[in-house]
Amino acid sequence: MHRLTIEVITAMCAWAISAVGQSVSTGRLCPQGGPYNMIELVKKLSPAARIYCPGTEEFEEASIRWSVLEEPKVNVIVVPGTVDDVAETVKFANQRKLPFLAYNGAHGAVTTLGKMDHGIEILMHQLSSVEIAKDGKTAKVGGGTMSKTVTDTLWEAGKQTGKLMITVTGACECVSLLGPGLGGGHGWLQGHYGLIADQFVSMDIVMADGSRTIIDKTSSLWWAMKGAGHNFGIVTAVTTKIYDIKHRDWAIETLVFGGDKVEAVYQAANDHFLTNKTQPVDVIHWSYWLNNLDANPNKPVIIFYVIQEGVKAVDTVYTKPFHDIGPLSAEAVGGSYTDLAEWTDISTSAPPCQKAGLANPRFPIYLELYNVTAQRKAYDLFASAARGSSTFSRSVFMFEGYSMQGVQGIDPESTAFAFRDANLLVAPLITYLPADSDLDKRAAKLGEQLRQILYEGSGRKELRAYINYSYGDETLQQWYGNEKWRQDRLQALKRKYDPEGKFSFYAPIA
Ligand SMILES: Cc1cc2nc3c(=O)[nH]c(=O)nc-3n(C[C@H](O)[C@H](O)[C@H](O)COP(=O)(O)OP(=O)(O)OC[C@H]3O[C@@H](n4cnc5c(N)ncnc54)[C@H](O)[C@@H]3O)c2cc1C
Ligand SMILES: *[C@@H]1O[C@H](CO)[C@@H](O)[C@H](O)[C@H]1NC(C)=O
Ligand SMILES: *[C@@H]1O[C@H](CO)[C@@H](O)[C@H](O)[C@H]1NC(C)=O
Ligand SMILES: CC(=O)N[C@H]1CO[C@H](CO)[C@@H](O)[C@@H]1O
Repeated sequence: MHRLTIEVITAMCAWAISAVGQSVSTGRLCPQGGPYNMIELVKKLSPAARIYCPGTEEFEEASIRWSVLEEPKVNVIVVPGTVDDVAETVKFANQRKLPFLAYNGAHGAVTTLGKMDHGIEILMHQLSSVEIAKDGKTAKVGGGTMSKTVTDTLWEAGKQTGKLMITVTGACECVSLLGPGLGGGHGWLQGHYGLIADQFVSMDIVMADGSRTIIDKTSSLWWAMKGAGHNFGIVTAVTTKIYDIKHRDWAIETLVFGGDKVEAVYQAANDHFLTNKTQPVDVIHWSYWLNNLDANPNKPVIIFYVIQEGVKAVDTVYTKPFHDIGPLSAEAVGGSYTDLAEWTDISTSAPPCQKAGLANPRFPIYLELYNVTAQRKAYDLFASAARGSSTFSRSVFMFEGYSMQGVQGIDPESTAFAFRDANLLVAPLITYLPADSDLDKRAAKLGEQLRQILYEGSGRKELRAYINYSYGDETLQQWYGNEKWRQDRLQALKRKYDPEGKFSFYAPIA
C-alpha cells in the first residue's frame, strides 16, 4: 500500500497557509480549514506518523470496519508512530473540541460507536510490538498489536530458546490484544490463567487530557481497566504475563448435527461439561448454529467442537456421548496451539475475520448452563429466520464453552469485569447486507427475541452481557454487573479520570 510521508502531507496541507480553496478539488486533502487544519498537529508528530485524508485509498482502507451497522464516522485519520504522537493527537483533538477514537482491529461492533458522528480516528497499527522481558515472565506489548502477532512472536521466540511461550489472547486472530482485553477478554488459555485482562501487570496510557501515565495495581484506575478500560484512556503499551507452554499438542473433534438433535446435544453438554461433571481445565467445548447448504439446504446445522490440550486426539470420554447421538459427520484432527483459530474458523483468513461491508450486530448473554427447552425454542426461531437464502442466512449463533478454572480462581471483586461465574458466552450474530433502517430494526428484533428466549430459560433475574460482544441497547448493569458498588465505583472513576466523557463511544459508562 502506498503510504504518505509526513513531508508529503505537510506539502499537501500547504493549501491551508497559502490560498484557501487551492487544489481542494483534487479530493486528496483533509477537510478544509477550521478545526481540521492539521498543520499544527503535523509539526508535533514524529516522522513515522501518518495522516490519511478522505478521498484517499489509505483513508478508505484504514476506516473500514467489521460491522457497518452504526459505525463511527471520522473526518481524518492519524496513525501515530510513537506514544508521544498519540498524546499529541489527543491534545490537538481536545484543543479543537474534536471527538477521537482509537481503532485497533476494528472488530468492535457495539452500536454506541455510532454516536461518534465526526472526529479523528487514531489508528494504533504502528504501535505493534512484543518485547519479552529477560526473565521470560512478562512481555511488553504495543497498544496496537493484534492477537495473532502476540501469539506468533512468542511462539517464534520460544522456538529459538527451546521453551515455547504463550499468553492469553483472544481466540480470534483478527482482534487486537487490547480491544478484547480492556473488556475482560476470553481466549483458549483462560482455563489455566484467567482472562486477557488478568495477565496485565502494568500499562502505559494516554489519558483524556493527553497526558501520559503508567499505572499498575497501585492505581485506583487499575480495577476499571480490567473490564471497562475502553472508558478511560488509550493504552499505548501493556506489560502482560507470559508462560512456558505446558503442552504443545492440541486436538479437536468437529461433530456436525442436524437441527433435530438440539435437545440431545445440549443435554449431553450439560451432563458432561456443566452439571454432573465440571469441564476439565484442558477441555473446551464450542458450538455454532449456521447454514451449511451441503449438509442441509433448509435448516442450520449444529457444529459442535470438543477441543483438548495435551493430546494428539480428543479423549473418547468427552466425545463418545456426542457420537452416541448420531452426528451427520465427525472429524478428528491433531496439531498445536497455533492451529486452533484455523480449526474453529476464526483465523485471519476465515469469513468472520473479513471486513466485507456487512452489518454484524450480536446479542450476547452469559449463561451457567444450557436450558434444553430454551435451546429448542431459540433454534426453531433462528432456523426459520436464517434459513436457506433468506436475508439473514449468513447469521451464526455462537455458544462458547471455554474452561473456567483460571477465570473463577480470581477474586470477582478485583476487576471491573463482573461475570466470572458464568460458564457460557452465548450470542446470536445477525449478519446481513445493510439496506435500510427497516431491515436494521428487523435484525435487532430477531437478535433481541433470540436472546430473550435464552434469558427466560436462564431462570435469572438479570440479563448479563459481555460488552465486547454487545449490541448497544444493554443497560450499564447488563454490561458491568448488577451490584450497586460496581456501578458507583465506575461512575466515581469516570468522574475522576474522564469527567468530560472523551472515551464514551464504546459501551460508555457516562
Ligand atoms: C470475529 C470476531 C472474533 C472475536 N473473538 C473474540 C475472542 O476470541 N475473545 C474475545 O474476548 N472477544 C472476541 N471478539 C470480541 C472483541 O473482544 C471485540 O469485538 C473487540 O472490541 C475487538 O477489538 P478490536 O481491536 O478488533 O476492535 P476495535 O473496534 O479497534 O476496538 C474496540 C474498542 O476498543 C478500543 N480500543 C482498542 N484498542 C485500544 C487501546 N489500545 N487503548 C484503548 N482503547 C482501545 C477502541 O477505541 C474501540 O472502542 C471477537 C469479535 C469478532 C468480530
Ligand atoms: C446427570 O444428573 C442427573 C440428575 O442427577 C441424572 O438424572 C442424569 O442421568 C445424569 N446424567 C449423566 C449422563 O450421568
Ligand atoms: C427452561 O426454559 C423454559 C422455557 O423458557 C422455562 O419454562 C423453564 O423454567 C426453564 N428451566 C429452568 C430450569 O430454568
Ligand atoms: C449506556 C447506554 O447506552 N445505555 C442505553 C441502554 O439502552 C437504553 C434503551 O435502549 C438506552 O436508553 C440507554 O441510553
